[in-house]
Amino acid sequence: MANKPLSEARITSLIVESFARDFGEVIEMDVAIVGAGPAGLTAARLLAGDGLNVSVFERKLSVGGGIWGGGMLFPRIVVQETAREIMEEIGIRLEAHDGYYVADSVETVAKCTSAAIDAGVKIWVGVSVEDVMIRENDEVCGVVINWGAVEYAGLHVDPLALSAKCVIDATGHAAEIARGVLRKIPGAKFSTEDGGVPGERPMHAEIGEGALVGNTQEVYPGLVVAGMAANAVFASPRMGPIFGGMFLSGCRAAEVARDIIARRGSA
Ligand code: 48F
Repeated sequence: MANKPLSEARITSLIVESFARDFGEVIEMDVAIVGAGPAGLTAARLLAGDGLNVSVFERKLSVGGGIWGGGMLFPRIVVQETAREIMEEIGIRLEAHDGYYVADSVETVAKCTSAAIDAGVKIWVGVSVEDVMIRENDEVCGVVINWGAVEYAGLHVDPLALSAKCVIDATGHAAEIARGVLRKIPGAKFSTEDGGVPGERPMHAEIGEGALVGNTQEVYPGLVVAGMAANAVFASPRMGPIFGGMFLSGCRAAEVARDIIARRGSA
């Protein structure tokens, strides 16, 4: 069958209508995940697999966070035995070397993303989370979003707000969401004596990886920290291009989020 003559107006309306329909479904979510790195994408996939309404908000136009760059732009990451299953179950091929496993960083991003989408996750790229909402019982109950481009341009544009039963801060080294909550609510569980998120400590792969799953916690009612954000909040070391802990932290964040949803009820 021949193509119909193309109508630019029709193309525009298809894009706008499809976006509006899907975006309408995330105005009230179960779980809002900030950051599409390994921790955020893993938590998202597992939670959507439970049938929950899960969205990931990523400021950049590309998903994958720090995976792409591997180690110093060599496009490979390394994981350890404990993370093997979680990677192989989504088809990432691993090269085994005495308890270490090497993966291609591009393949890792592609398969983490594809598996999350297939599980039902909505991924919103170019969208930055600038704040959270906090209501009754002092619980985090949603995210405040704006276009990443608005943020990059420094424009004064009021944001929109979306409700969520649980928010996961998977923003990486900056721990942006936890930092924001602490700034506004002094005395939150993870605050240090001088009132700030302490940030990660110097590189120590063994200790940093060991601490990460334990640091993946609900740090404020309704707010979970995952991935490198968890180590930044609890002053644990950075680890460089060993990534197993990021995937395991995503799994742990999903467990913690399930408990929060059970406590608060699904959206
Ligand atoms: O940094 P990132 O990959 O976080 P992660 O899942 O993994 C850390 C590793 O990549 C690596 C490492 C391994 O040992 O240390 O660094 O903890 O992904 C975080 C994503 O969050 C986005 C950011 O662009 C990145 O893609 N992001 C950060 N702040 C915001 C955000 C925000 N406020 N709103 C939306 N996206």
